[in-house]
Amino acid sequence: MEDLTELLTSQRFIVVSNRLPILIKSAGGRPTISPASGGLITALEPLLKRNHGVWVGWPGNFDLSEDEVLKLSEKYHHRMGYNLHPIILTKEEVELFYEGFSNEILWPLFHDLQSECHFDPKFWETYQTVNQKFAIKSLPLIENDDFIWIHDYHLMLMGQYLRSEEISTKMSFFLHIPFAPLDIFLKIPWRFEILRGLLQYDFIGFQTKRDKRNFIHCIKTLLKDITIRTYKNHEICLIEGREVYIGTFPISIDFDEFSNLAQKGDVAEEARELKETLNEAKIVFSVDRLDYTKGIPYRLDGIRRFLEKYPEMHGEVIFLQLVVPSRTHISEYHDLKARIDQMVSEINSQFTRPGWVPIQYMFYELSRERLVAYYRAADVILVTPVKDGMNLVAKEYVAANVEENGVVILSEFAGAAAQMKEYSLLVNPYDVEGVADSIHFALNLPASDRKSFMQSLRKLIKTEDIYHWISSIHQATHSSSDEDIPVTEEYIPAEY
Ligand code: ADQ
Repeated sequence: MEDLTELLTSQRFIVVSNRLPILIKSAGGRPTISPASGGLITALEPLLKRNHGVWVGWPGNFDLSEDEVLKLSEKYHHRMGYNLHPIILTKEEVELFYEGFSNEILWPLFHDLQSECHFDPKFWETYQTVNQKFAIKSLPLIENDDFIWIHDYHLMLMGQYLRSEEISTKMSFFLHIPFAPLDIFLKIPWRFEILRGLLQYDFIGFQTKRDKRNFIHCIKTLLKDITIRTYKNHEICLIEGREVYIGTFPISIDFDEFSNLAQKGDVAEEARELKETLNEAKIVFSVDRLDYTKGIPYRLDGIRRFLEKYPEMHGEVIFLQLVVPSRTHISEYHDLKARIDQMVSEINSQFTRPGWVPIQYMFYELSRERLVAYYRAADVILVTPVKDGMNLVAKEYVAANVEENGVVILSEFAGAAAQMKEYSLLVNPYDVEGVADSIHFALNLPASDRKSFMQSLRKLIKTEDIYHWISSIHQATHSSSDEDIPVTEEYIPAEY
């Protein structure tokens, strides 16, 4: 595996994502700019600081003029040591490209939820023009030896527009969400344009073998002029005399950051206080963005079933459900929030008794410290998306579980299941009975089993952390050999 310090000194990074990794606050007074948080940002910042790297993206703010945003970006450059290149979008562009095509077509469809899609042709038009805008605005920044790294479903066509400008720099793309299976992908009216657009990149990374398999299946079925060579861990597509590398690279977290934070005195103290406040009950913890892919209503059905089936556990366990507001402009997200509110209140009114409320539900974002304190206090993490590219919550919990006594219950349909399957309790999120029984099983697992599972998980996530992810991708884009690239596995349920 390539050493990250070597990587740091070699190429200049140009990272492109829909959003810049910043928060701009402008309400009432002088605008301020500060770094946003997240594993990808933490991991990429040192790489960007070397060789005057650039992060290209939308600043996420309409209140400021282009000039004001540019001035703030310059200030940021002096403070953070790397460049921001803002792409200014109009309100209409954000509505049609981001909320429309990205979040009302690609997001639901790639998570197998075609009933949530609105196939509005205006969305598609603006998706193309915004991808083109990203390409044209980035073009003057790009030099031959750069490592151009474009992220996620918002920008699947940017490579095509860069290629039409005849740049010779190799372009890499990573998809953070799943890739839909053929029968579902076929529903997109612009399916051919999207597949051909993606193949304009030189390198395409997916989270799991499942996603890569779906993509290759779509190409094999729909594009007859493409030849595909299969290797141990990747495919090469031959198109118009070019080779496109298709591989799998499960994203991860900064393990040490979470683990060190969990060991800090005040975080440990907060975890202890939380347990005390909850009368030392066992804590089953879930934390998600408000999103229908995270499977929260099915999870609540599982919790309800657990409470019906195991009355002896009443008073012994508390379910902490934390939901972060997200995409609130889209009506489906409002409806989902109302449904969750109602289900929680129904379950609580059915099972609460003096001194014990089974579900404690919070709808806000927590600071990183507090989130880690909750992870540390939790006896079980319950992660049940109906489909997820990876799911970092499961990995963060493992890193924060420094006492090595927690249990992970994980959906089979989270990308993380492929890596964590041997040492977690995997569930089908639609199987209400199975979820209820897994919660019961997890809460009764002997300490020695919990410890050995958690030790194995911690070893795994520490080795395959975010830095390992970046260097595997960098290595794959530079090497013609398959040998050094880590082999990923797939989770396939077995009959029992
Ligand atoms: P997301 O769908 O956002 O990411 P996930 O991977 O679970 O999903 O990451 C969520 C992040 O938000 C975690 O880092 C978590 O700590 C944070 N978070 C959640 N609730 C919070 C709260 N209440 N307060 C503070 N922070 C909170 C997409 C894909 C995933 C893929 C990632 C990365 O959908 O499948 O794993 O990108 O590629």
